[in-house]
Amino acid sequence: MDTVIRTDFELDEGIDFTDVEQIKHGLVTSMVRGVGFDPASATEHDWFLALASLLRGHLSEKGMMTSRAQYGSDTKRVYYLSLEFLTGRRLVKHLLDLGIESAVRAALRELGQDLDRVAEQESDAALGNGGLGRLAACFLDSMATHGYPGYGYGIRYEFGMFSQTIENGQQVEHPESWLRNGNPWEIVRHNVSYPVRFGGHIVCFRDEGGEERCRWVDANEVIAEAYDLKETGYGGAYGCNLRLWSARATQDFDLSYFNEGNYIEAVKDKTTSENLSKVLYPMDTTLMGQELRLKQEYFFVSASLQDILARFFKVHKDPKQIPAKIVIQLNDTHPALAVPEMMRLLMDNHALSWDAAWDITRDTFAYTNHTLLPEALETWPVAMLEAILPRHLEIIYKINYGFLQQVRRAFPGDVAMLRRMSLIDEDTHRVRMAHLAVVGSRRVNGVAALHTKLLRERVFPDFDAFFPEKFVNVTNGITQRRWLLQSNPPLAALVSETIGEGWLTDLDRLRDLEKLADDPAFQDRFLTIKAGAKARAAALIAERCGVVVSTASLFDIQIKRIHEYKRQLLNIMQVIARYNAIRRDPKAVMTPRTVIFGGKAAPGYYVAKKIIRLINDVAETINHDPAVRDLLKVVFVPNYNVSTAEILIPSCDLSEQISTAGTEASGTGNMKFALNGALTIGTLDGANIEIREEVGDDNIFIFGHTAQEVSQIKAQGYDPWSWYAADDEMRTVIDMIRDGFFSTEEPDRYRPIADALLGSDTYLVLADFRSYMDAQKAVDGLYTNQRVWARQAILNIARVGKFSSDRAIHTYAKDIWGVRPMDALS
Ligand code: 26V
Repeated sequence: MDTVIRTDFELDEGIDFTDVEQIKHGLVTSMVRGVGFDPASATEHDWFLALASLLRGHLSEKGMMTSRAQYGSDTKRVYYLSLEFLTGRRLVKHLLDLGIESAVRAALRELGQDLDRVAEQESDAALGNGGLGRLAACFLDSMATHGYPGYGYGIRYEFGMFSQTIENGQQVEHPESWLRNGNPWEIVRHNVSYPVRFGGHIVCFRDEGGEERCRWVDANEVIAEAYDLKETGYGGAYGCNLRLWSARATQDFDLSYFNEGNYIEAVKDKTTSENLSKVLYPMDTTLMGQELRLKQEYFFVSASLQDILARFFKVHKDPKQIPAKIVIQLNDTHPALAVPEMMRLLMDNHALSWDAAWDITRDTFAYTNHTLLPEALETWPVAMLEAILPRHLEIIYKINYGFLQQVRRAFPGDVAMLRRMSLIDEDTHRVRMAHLAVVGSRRVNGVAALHTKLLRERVFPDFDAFFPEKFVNVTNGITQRRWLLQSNPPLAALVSETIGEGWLTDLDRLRDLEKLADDPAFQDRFLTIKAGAKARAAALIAERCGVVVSTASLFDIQIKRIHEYKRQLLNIMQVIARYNAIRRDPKAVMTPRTVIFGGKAAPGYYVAKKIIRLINDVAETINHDPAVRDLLKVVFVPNYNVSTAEILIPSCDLSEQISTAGTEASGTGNMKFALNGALTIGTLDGANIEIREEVGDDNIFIFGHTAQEVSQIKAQGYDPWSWYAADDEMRTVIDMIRDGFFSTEEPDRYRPIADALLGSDTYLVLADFRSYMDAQKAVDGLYTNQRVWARQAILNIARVGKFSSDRAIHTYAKDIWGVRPMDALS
């Protein structure tokens, strides 16, 4: 260490956040001096801004303490590179982490404001598509809570995930300009900026030592500018930083054009450069091949690595120390260009030899895979890389050459294997980013036991044989602070009152609830809390969908991205079958249900959008049919996002996790629901398998073919028609969809869906239908006995401790990162 970090600057005492008077005073001061409004006429949004800017200063101070401790102890840091961070709103999270929620609530009340309404003024930071982005947010929370020296890097998209409305039953997308009213949490660091280059060409020569050296010349440059968000951890002792990059042009305008009076041309380059951080790509079948997306990936990777190395070299001289001080986790392959970028920086900027740079690089990275779907594995056209990142393509070729030589030595004569393992797909002329990430990382992990097993067997069998130690499992998790403490305060309070607060940082403590599962008084309290949550969700549904639902009915919820593999279609078919049963026997005694859907379809994903429309058409028919009475309601809640999840999840009785076995990497919604006392109806897919292991076979409704059976059926030649022919109830349902029962004004509207089911039925909807119906029947039966239901729901809560992101982070820290928590800060 050659830099001494002074830590002897003392700060003023600041506001005592346990003192309501001081908070009030702070709020009023912040309103007048920071927001610039008269408290007498301030709106709820102004109060949000005043509170947020007051807290921001406090968080900044906390963050400084953490980073002083990290510098002081020269600890190894974890850098989490992710193109998505789906953090949602931050206000209440910060208040809970700091333990000042009730004091702030009281202060606001005395100022005539309600904290909940003020909190609702904040727009969701929707910088992610779904599970992958939310996982990154949960992981930051766990790292911050347990004092791991973590640091997140991503993009500060100006437009996050689009917002969704439903018009005539169809999804309509709107830009999500979450920064419209400013972002009071972020701190812009104009002085932390790095150039990022694109295009140009490379010039290579041999240095004195005979080592090949290359320079990248004539490239275009964009500036990456840092925006920091402080992530608090529970208890407030530690925090971690989330650094998001925003693109800025190197020049505001091209003077040669400007002088000719051509203003548009003069600012065109600026606009093009700044488009880089403009919008989050919705995952989509058309994602691949989009040049702007590739540029985004490189933009954030390059800025992050430059920043990481700058921090390292501030304190260290010897680059060989990098793997001892830095670990970089790649959240999927989106940041996989970090591998050649690290090589480039070490060789071209720090004059390391190829071999030295490669040893360091391989020891520094780890890669998490999040999907088994072949169409979701990223590849980039060689020609595109050549045009945009010529130096990186060169490096990738060289990595590939060295790697394939090793493979050749290990498996002489196996040309087919070389072709399969190559980083370049020679048939399509594309770079396989997953192969690059595997070769460039010390560890590769899947996100649930089944997923890791299938990754090793199906996606990377050759790599698994070649690198037997590389593949490991870390089952996903969720933070109980967000998904119980914050989203379900009454249930959190009941848990704390019963077993103490230890569960907040050690979720396995929930086991202490097991003994109360049979206690009628405890069951009653659980049921009362569930009823309250249902009332809240019902209010949201009434407001957004204009449908009144009964809180006495079973709330059956499927909220997640709309995708064929997640099988919302299977669910809506079950709903139609239920509707038919009611129509057949209008006097039938039946368990009343409210079936709730929510989720976004990628704008270019035609089938997914059709599925949304079908759900809405079915809802329209059922909700308006008087014969249905109160037995069945169907709703599609528009604009599903983190904040909507926080309201719907606590209200759930039945959690739908019904993907075709072998398709969902893990799922994390499944965990959130179980933690909130919902029972799961699900397939043996992703983390459902582990949830069953934990909660016990009797406390979960499992149905459908296993992953192995699915692949057997497919290998034998799956014939959906035979399943259709064999099941009258299913046949009626499909015929109704096909023949326009729910779309009388356009009878062919859903013919393509029915045709696809009877044609290939890629996701085996028909093969699992009967077993799903049987499982649903069992659900109806159990729900009639509220005591038994409550008992099983409580057992679910008591037994899902494993699915905390704290456990996941401890596992990463020990098995992959080799980092330990920092000592407690004084
Ligand atoms: C990507 C794409 C891209 C193009 C075609 C359609 C498609 C479908 C899926 C994906 C997956 C993107 C990666 C992702 O979000 N994976 C999710 O990661 C979660 C956290 O590990 C995990 O719980 C989910 O099961 C997994 O789908």
